[in-house]
Amino acid sequence: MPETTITHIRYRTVYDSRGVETLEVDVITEKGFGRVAAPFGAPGSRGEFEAPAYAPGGLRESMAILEKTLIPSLIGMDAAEQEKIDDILLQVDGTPNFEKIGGNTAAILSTAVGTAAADSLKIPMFKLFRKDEEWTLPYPLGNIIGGGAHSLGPAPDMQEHLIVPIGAKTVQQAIEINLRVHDQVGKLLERKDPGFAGGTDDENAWAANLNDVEALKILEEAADRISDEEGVEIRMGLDLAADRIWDPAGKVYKYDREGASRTTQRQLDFLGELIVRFNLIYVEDGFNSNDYDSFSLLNRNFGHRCLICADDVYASNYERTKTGIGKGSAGAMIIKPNQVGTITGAKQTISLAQSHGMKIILSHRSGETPDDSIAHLAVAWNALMIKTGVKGGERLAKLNELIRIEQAFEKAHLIKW
Ligand code: 2PG
Ligand code: MG
Repeated sequence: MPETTITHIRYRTVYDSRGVETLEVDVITEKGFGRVAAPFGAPGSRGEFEAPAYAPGGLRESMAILEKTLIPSLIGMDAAEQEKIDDILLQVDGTPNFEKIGGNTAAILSTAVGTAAADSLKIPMFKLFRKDEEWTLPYPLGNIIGGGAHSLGPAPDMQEHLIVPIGAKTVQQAIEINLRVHDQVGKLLERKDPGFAGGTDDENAWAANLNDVEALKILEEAADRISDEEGVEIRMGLDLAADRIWDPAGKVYKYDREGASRTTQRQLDFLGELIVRFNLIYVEDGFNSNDYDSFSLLNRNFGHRCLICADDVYASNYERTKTGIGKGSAGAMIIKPNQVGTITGAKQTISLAQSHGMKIILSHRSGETPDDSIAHLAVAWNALMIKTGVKGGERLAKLNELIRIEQAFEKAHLIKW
């Protein structure tokens, strides 16, 4: 029997970084082991078009399907044959978007199989999916000031105020710079806001009582200082997660903290102003996920200087990505394995996007686990960036793994920006 033959699969519930119950699986092969627990998007931030997390009856129903159908179908299979495994997951489910077993159930099985195959063959997981001799490491896209569905109380309306140190020479230096900017923003908030008590959001970004422009100003001040000290260019970005602020009845984007409402046209103008004023390099989900056309307008006007990124609008989904490509809606897209359900499905979407010149950003979820597989997938799939948050064990698990890859493989280097 090959060393990669699956002999057992165990499962249980554990708790994610938000303390929410989540599903974990162990895949055991003749010679290896893979364990993955599911991350989870925040209610109000999970995309309308992503695979549902679990079976219609919830986590317990997914566990029953695991026991009755999924595990018996996978035992005896070869973990190194990822496409075959993922095909079985799709067949057992019977729907294109994992509506019966759930995207989380599928994604942890798919990923744990890959992890177990790599362990059995005694190679790092990224090598399983990329046979090259040279590998590229992604830039860490760091969430520094949070808001939206990821925080409580008065906070910016946009979900994430981000930085990326595009001038960094190594992944370790880039990670270190993000940490320094995070610290520096904390110091500035302490000085500027007497009510600031050091609170953070789900992804350990600062939860500050600011509107979005104020947040960007503080972020700019901190980034400029660290950029001068390190001699490295640092650029800023945003994830608006705009579905949460979109009011479909009134047809406006509602900025409660700011006390403003913006029509789609004003939203387009506002984002353009922010891109120019703060020299933004990245804007994710600037419009609600049904509005491909506004994405296209923003991309047409600013795509030459700023990555217009699709997260909830494409939802890592092949068909939605194809539609978006046809309309020129984005220059970059977020890939979250549990939005699509399998490694193979994620790879198909990525190949389509990359063949049209789009950049890929592998992403964590706001509710996370210490699993580091997205670091390996980002290397395997030539991702430009990895979005993981800056602090917290569950975020650093992924970043630290990139440092290990950088150190262990002489031919692994930061991707060309
Ligand atoms: C996002 C993600 C991760 P969530 O919108 O990009 O930051 O949030 O996991 O809550 O959907
Ligand atoms: Mg997003």
